[in-house]
Amino acid sequence: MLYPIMNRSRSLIDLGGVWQFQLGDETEPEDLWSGSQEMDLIAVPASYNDQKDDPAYRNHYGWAYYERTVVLPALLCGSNGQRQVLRFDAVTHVAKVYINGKLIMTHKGGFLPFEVEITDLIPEDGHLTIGVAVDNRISHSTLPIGNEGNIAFFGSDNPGIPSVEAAKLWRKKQNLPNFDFFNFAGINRPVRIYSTPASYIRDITLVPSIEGDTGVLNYEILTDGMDSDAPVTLKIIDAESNCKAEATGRKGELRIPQVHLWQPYPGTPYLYKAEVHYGEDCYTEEFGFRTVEVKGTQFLINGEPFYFKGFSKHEDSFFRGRGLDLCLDVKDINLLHWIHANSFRTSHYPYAEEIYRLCDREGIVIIDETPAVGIGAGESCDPYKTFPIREHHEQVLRDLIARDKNHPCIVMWSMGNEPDTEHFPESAYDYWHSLYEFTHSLDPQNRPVTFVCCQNNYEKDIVTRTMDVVCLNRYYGWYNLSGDLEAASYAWNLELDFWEKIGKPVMMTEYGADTLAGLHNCAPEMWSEEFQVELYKMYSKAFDGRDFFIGEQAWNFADYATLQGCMRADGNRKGIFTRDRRPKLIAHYFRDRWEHIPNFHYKNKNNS
Ligand code: BDP
Repeated sequence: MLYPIMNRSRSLIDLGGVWQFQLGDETEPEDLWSGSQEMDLIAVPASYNDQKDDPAYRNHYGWAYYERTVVLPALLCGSNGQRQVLRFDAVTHVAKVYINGKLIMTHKGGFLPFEVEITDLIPEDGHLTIGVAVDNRISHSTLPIGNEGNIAFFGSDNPGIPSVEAAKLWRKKQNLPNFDFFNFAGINRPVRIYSTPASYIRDITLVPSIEGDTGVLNYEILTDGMDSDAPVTLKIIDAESNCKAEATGRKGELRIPQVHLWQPYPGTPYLYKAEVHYGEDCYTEEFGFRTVEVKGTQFLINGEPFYFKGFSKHEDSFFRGRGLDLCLDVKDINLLHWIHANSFRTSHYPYAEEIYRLCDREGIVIIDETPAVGIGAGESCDPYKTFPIREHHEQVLRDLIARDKNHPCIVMWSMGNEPDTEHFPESAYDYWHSLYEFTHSLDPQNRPVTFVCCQNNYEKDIVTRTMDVVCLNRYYGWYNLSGDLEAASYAWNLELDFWEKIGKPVMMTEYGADTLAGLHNCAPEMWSEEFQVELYKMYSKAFDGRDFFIGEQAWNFADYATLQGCMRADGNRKGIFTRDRRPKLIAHYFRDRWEHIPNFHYKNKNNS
């Protein structure tokens, strides 16, 4: 799906601003709906939960309603040969969209865009009332997974106490996320109306490769509309605005001698533009020439062994919740540069398109993840046989790759985070390995595919080892062997001996310790800034001794909001930065360490 842009053939109206809002309940919205007089104000895009200091907003369960009336300019109304498309970049988790009171579409999944053509629904006077009903409920059939049967995430209730069991049945229905980030909901990303000519460019697929110093670009352009005979033309423009190659036709191959590669920062993330024309329509897509490949225990970018330095992140901030905040995105990219990081994972869902576009420009490498987090329910229930998620998971992968396939910054797909791979190893294998093959089949650039392995019994797990890269989340020294870093180091090294024999590249996608900024201790104890530093030093030492180890992504880039709980003090505090982006002691440690770790050839010196 193409990102909405404004150019000579396409207009773009951003519907961000103050909308009207009302909380609902579990009642399914009708097919005809329009707002009432008593609606509150709400900012879009942003999650609704923290916009009013009211537990009803924060802890809401069920539907909520948004509405806004706009008057479109006359040139966008009537039969002017243009298509008008209403696009939502993300509504979390289910959206029902109404135009002038009538339901026009329903979409499931809270982190990917959807759109609908509204040309024929716009009245002559241009008055358009857009209504959106949003459902924030999570369950065994949504991604991410919500617990059913009143089980809290951290299992903090001792099972079997009669009064507690009775209270669980009595209490109000609520979301019980099987994941550790706040279930922020609402219209989290922009809402826009864009126009195209009646015959238009529907999609562009770019597959760059490199032969010697020549860049080879395979491309395919999909068009739609009546005017099927109009020629499709494609020009490749370099960063100095020179046309380097051109072609006619919907599909083909172009060659660019002395090509500039897209390299992770501090290399140059060189971008070319693919300028496509079809009839009256045109669209420009940026792309880069870079290759990705897993070879033995190496992860190669442009043929050279790469070392990941960085974080798993969240979309999370004060007031906005998970709402798009471009200022924060720019700040975060600058902090990534400051700390000499080169990468992050979009834990635990696809992020807003704007951050990928920034990372293309800034040379930050991304592992792009789906919202498949929380697939597991303890020893007694096989989630792969009982959770109705497979079809939705496939749809999410299809939509994710359709949206993100051309970004040079994306070097690997993560199909999900920390599923149960221990209790039902064969079911886990069947589920994840077939999905791995499916994901490969979807990506025109055939990037490596993985999922992120939970800290469970890695010997029983038979599927993680079949991924292109073994990605590990480990909490030795925190949840396991808490506070005892010597024992943690012993255990972690034993585990590394196991992975060494598997013969795959292995990297860390999460490790860390909750740390209260400002809490200091000469003898490093848990929750102090000194303990966080000592824990990371212990891990670094182990990474540096292992050639097959290809990267370190700390948990988490910044402190972030979670469901309240007895293990969380105003959210998860494992940030390297605080939630308002101040560095903890550990940030200075990483800044120094990563300054001395090059992007390429840090490891595998013997077999490169
Ligand atoms: C891991 C999860 C991550 C959590 C982290 C933690 O993947 O989402 O937030 O643990 O507990 O299991 O901090």
